[in-house]
Amino acid sequence: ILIQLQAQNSEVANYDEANVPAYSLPDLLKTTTNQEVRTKTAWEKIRRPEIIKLFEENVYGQMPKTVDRLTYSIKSGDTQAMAGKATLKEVVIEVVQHNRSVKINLVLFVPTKINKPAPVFLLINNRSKDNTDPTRTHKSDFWPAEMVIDSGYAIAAFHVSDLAPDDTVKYVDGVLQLYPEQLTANDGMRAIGAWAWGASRVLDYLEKDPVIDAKRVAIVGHSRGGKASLWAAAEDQRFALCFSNCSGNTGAALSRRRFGETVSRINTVFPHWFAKNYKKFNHNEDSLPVDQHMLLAAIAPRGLYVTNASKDLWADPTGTYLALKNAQRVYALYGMEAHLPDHPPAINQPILNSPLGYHIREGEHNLTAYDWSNFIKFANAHLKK
Ligand code: GTR
Repeated sequence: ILIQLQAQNSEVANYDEANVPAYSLPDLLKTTTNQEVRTKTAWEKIRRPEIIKLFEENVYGQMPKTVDRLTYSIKSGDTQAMAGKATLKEVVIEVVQHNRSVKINLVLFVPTKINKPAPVFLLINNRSKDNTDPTRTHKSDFWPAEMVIDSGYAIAAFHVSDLAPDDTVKYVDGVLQLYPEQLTANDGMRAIGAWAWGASRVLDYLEKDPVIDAKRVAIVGHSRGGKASLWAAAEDQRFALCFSNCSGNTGAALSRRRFGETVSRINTVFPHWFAKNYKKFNHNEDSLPVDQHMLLAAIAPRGLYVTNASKDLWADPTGTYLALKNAQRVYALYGMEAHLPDHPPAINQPILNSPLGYHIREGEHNLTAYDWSNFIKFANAHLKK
């Protein structure tokens, strides 16, 4: 009896493939009125907007549509950063709405050796601020700025806490103060929506900086930041490339598999991440009008690279690969055949020669130099053309 009670009260994560329930995914290429989507025009005009709307209403919440004023100021700079290999700019992006404002602090290194506008990797930093230390006293593989600069890319980052602190109570102390209507709406955005929205405000700035090629901005995120990088790229088609590292549940993994982290678990432990409406789907994944393959497909035809780590079953590597594989149909509408094999590749065998890239890295849940080295290769293939 005791064991039964415990099972009811605390959800036990499933890590057994045999216990993945039978499920059927919503059809990517059928509209809500049951029309077949056969062309990229029908996809772009009808189905893609429908899918974005479904994610806004049911999962991530609405994005604020207006900004009263955006200003950019350079807080500090160094033309001799990284022993002369890069120029550093620390930019403050101030967003003003309803006479309230938030400041997004951007750290940006641009390679000095290239004399045309540079493509850039923009990280949504959800970990320690030390990871993106502008002085380079502290260096981290989470944001290996020197390696990226040596590869001919600019590298930038902002911290999620500038938009919405990652805390069940304090998340309101940021951009949600500017858009209080989001807090009362059942489909209002919460922290993950705020981080994705912030990425777009950074892109607004990058479009104004002449040393950056704003048509070649890659958005990068790890785990909860990787959920936000997907949502940012789906919402904002100006992002040229998307990297989502170990993003798991409500990131790149299929929710219906209920393998590792589940919708009810994520909504319970992180009630400040998604719209209120998303809680309706706790223990009720089959009634979601979307699954995560649809989010990935919304990034088409832009390059998308998704990863897992071999010891990170919580993020459901198989369910992640299946979501990616299911998204191929939309790339095919653009004449882009992804040719993903039926089964995930072996550990440390990246798929780079496809618009839908993937690897499963040996090791733990983290963002590492190995992950970044593949991001650079994928970007070389997709952005340097
Ligand atoms: C976990 C959470 C995951 C993932 C991860 C992270 O606790 O369950 O969804 O976001 O944190 O961000 O590292």
